Amino acid sequence: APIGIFDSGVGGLSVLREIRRLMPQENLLYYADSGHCPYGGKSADEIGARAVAITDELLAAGVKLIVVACNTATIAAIERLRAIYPLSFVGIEPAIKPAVAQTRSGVVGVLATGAALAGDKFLKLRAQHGAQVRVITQPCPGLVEFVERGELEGPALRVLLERYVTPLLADGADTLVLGCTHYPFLRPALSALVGPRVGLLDTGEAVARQTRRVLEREGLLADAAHAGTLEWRTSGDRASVAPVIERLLAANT
Ligand code: DGN
Repeated sequence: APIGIFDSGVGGLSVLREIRRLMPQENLLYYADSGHCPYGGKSADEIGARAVAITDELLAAGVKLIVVACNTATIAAIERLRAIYPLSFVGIEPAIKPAVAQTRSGVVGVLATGAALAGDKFLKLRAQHGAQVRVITQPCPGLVEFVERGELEGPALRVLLERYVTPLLADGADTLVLGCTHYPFLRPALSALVGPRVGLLDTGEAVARQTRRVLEREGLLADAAHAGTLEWRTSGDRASVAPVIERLLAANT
């Protein structure tokens, strides 16, 4: 049975590639909710309804576990999913904890969607780990759309990144949390902007390790000799999503 992985769009592929690297034996079924992207401006109820509809579809396809490869959907909906369905869900959360451990300036900047930064789960995470340092949040409307188009560089992107990142650096942030699964694809553009001394952290690899732990615990890990497959579905226009998925899976970010 495959592992189901979903996101508001193609961003969750930054998590999928870590899962594939760690467990190449697993069959993966990715769902890009591109027809409803972005989630950033949606209410928790709307995001919850999408998460339920996608879970129903993935379950009908026979998945054994679901990875919610979207910070916004994890924050808004994972408790609800766990309450409704009998299978395990692995979520993702912004890398506040590692950022707090790593910062030297004592200032951490968090880039994420507005919905993720406003969620209770995020506020709790911040209260729990962010007490000793200053955590500044920056909603980044528009960034997800660049990744959805497969546009990972260029002057228009640079202008937007600069607008979001400059105030954080001016406030002394030396560590930036990429709190949306789309953003790891913007790493090259971001590091060109902030330079080598600013840390950029995401949690894709941690989610892959957590996924493996849960599969092991449940006795669901695929045989190591098996060559895993990758299939994907989208609520958007398949013909326009396909080249972006190809591009992102080939991206070396
Ligand atoms: N990729 C999603 C996340 O990690 O929060 C959300 C992107 C969006 O829809 N705005």
